[in-house]
Amino acid sequence: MIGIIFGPPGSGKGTQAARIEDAFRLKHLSTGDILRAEVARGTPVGKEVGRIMAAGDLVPDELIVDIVRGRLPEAEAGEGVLLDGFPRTVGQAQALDNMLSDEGHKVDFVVALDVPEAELVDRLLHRAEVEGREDDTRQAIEERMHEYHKLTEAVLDHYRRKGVPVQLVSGVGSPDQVFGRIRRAVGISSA
Ligand code: B4P
Repeated sequence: MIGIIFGPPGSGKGTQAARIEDAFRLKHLSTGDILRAEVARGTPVGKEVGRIMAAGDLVPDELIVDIVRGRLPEAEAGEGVLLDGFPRTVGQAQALDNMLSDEGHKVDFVVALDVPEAELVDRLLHRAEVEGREDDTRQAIEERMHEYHKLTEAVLDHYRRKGVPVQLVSGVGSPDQVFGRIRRAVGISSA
């Protein structure tokens, strides 16, 4: 089982991914978490992407595709994988499809969280106060929203065209309410 949790910055992807991982026994692969760990460890990749992320821009496709290619086989060894924050461009989606088809796999479902932009900005500014994440400044948030509309939204049409079920789920409400909607939309029984 290969699933994607999709949505604009602040829509609750990370929050819901943790719940989906537990309930459906999928291995959670978050490219944002992987990149932040590289930055924190000061690796060559971290040095390359730190400034890009802080500005709210997307890191280059080749770099992120190489990272996912390196991690996917281990993640796939279990019952399934939940991708969070990837793919974020149509180029990344095509690269993912090729990686999966080499293994005889495909994307089984996409859950797209839908939250009004004003609420997204409020959530991220609140997280800035609590966690102090470098890319949760007003300017970086604006850039992340811009990148989302310019490059990421089109990924949904890519999967619709391929016949992959894309479930649009409202991300407004408590995390438990949102998770209840995801559970119903995806329609897979918990492990
Ligand atoms: P991500 O880590 O993916 O950042 P994000 O889009 O903000 O998602 P995150 O998981 O943190 O937030 P969530 O929606 O859960 O990426 C960060 C950066 O890494 C990118 O900008 C880019 O530079 C780079 N990057 C990552 N992947 C890449 C790729 N594939 N290609 C290129 N570049 C890439 O929302 C979180 C906030 O909302 C939390 O504070 C949470 O508490 C709150 N929240 C969640 N659910 C809520 C609810 N129901 N009600 C109220 N608040 C809620």
